[in-house]
Amino acid sequence: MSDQRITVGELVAAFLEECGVRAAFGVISIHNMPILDAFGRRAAAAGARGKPAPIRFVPARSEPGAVNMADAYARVSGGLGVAVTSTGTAAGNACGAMVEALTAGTPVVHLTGQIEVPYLDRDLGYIHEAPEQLDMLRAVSKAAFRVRSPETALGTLREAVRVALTAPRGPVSVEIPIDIQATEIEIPASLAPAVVPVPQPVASELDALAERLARARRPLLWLGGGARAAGAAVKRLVDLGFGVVTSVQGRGIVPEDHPMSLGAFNLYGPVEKFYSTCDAMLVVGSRLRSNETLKYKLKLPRPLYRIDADPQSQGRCYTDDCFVAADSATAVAALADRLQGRIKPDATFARDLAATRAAAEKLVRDGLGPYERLVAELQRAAGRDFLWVRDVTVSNSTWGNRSLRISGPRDGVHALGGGIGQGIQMAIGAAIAEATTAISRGAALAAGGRKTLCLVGDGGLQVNIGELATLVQEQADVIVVLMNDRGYGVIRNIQDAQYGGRRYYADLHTPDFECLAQSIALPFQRVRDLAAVEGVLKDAMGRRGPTLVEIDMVAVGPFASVFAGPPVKTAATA
Ligand SMILES: Cc1ncc(C[n+]2csc(CCOP(=O)(O)OP(=O)(O)O)c2C)c(N)n1
Repeated sequence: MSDQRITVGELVAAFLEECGVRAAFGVISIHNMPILDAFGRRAAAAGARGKPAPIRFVPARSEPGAVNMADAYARVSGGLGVAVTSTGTAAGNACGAMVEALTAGTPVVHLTGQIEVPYLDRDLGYIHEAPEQLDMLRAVSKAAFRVRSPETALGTLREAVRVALTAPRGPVSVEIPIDIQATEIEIPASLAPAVVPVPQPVASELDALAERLARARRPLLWLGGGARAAGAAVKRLVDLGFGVVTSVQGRGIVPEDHPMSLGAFNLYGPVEKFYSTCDAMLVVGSRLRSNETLKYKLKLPRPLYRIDADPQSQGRCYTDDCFVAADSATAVAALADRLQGRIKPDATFARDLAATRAAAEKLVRDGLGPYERLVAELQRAAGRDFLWVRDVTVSNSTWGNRSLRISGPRDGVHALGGGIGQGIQMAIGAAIAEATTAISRGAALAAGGRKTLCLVGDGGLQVNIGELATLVQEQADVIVVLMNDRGYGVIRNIQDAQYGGRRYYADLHTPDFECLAQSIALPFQRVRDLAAVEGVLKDAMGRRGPTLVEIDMVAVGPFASVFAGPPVKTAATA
């Protein structure tokens, strides 16, 4: 390679650095080696100057693992996630995790190789080719592109990043044939990323919305993940007297210990009753998903107003009385300007909201039985400032999604699309984001960043169990809390409730996690009696790097209430 020319692989690395990417995740292969070789060389060159790698590359054990890591990295850092896979089977492997990123609206760029251009799309039985790979990727992403020549590589990459970061955000795949990756090109004059457009509100629509909201005396905000960047503007509305409830994806936009927040306790009986006393709801950046609205039957306050960057959200899931299509931070700030000094909250609103929150929290707590102690000890050990990553397990559906309070909009990561087996990878991505970007606040950063707590079940953990080795390899600062009931607990509960107690296929042969942990040098603690959990957590919190804490649920005993799938509206509550 001459000084004036670089390979397309090197261009990819240099461009991603310009995009602010500080970590990428993937599995190396013949079909992506020019890219990963460039990451490695640039890291080595920085290391020789005593500098950290411009991009820390994390070798994952599987492609879904890599995409889940990139997804969580993006959610926690607020920037772009990058995953690199091979072509064919490897790109196919990535698809489940792409569905999660699509569901969550995470800006991830998935770079995949492709076979050499002369053989491509010719049905020659060429190794590693998947017919219609681009269509496959298109089906699980916001968009999928192919780099068709070395000269167009930068333009295609720029557009892919722009699309991923444009609201509503989402994952984008880019195929780069291996011969193109290895081709040398002139160094481009500029590697700057494209400008990401911010959808602006129509002023007259905001005026109309403000007129309506100014009349409300018990106004409630429902915040979703699309409002994550709107925290400062939301705070102004809360200071004016708005109450807040969030979706699980919107957690922490207002710190969950704020007196005007219902947290993510959004669908419980006392909360629905409270909704009926509110005289306006403004939904910002939320899909109002089935599992958070009792399949759209949860009675939300009326009138119902909505702000969303996606114009197609208008009237979706719930009819609305007024809709503004715009970036949430811009629109909420403009709304706060218009409402300044005009909201006169009802004298009992704050008190009623606090009582509602307490009643909903008690409902969940009462269902926990012995695990109430675990929740309390986790919160005590973690304090306010930690990352909270969860897989799909009964403990998350019941308490993990809401009871443990978080305080920042990017502090919570969960598998939004309901797919098990993504928790460990997401925890690695979250911890790497914490370690590689300056997202932490002051003192916490100086101390090496915040701890990541990760909640998984034994069934979910086994889906991508190889990523435990990645956890250790990267020394990710994660405490994994493994809720081990030796099988698919929620499936058993559903079988008991709906299939006459016929527990087919839900009992699993489960590893001895202590032996497993030992074999990969992963510090391990087993808890059989929750009286011991305080000491175990204190010890794990005091150490940097990963720890696996297994809660032996067979020894500890059952929950007080049985969870058998997402709640739906019953005849009693309809
Ligand atoms: C990718 C994927 N496969 C299958 C399922 C169906 N499923 C939902 S929960 C569950 C069991 C999870 O078991 P575990 O992680 O041990 O948690 P528990 O239910 O025991 O709390 C299964 C198989 C799913 N949601 N996602």
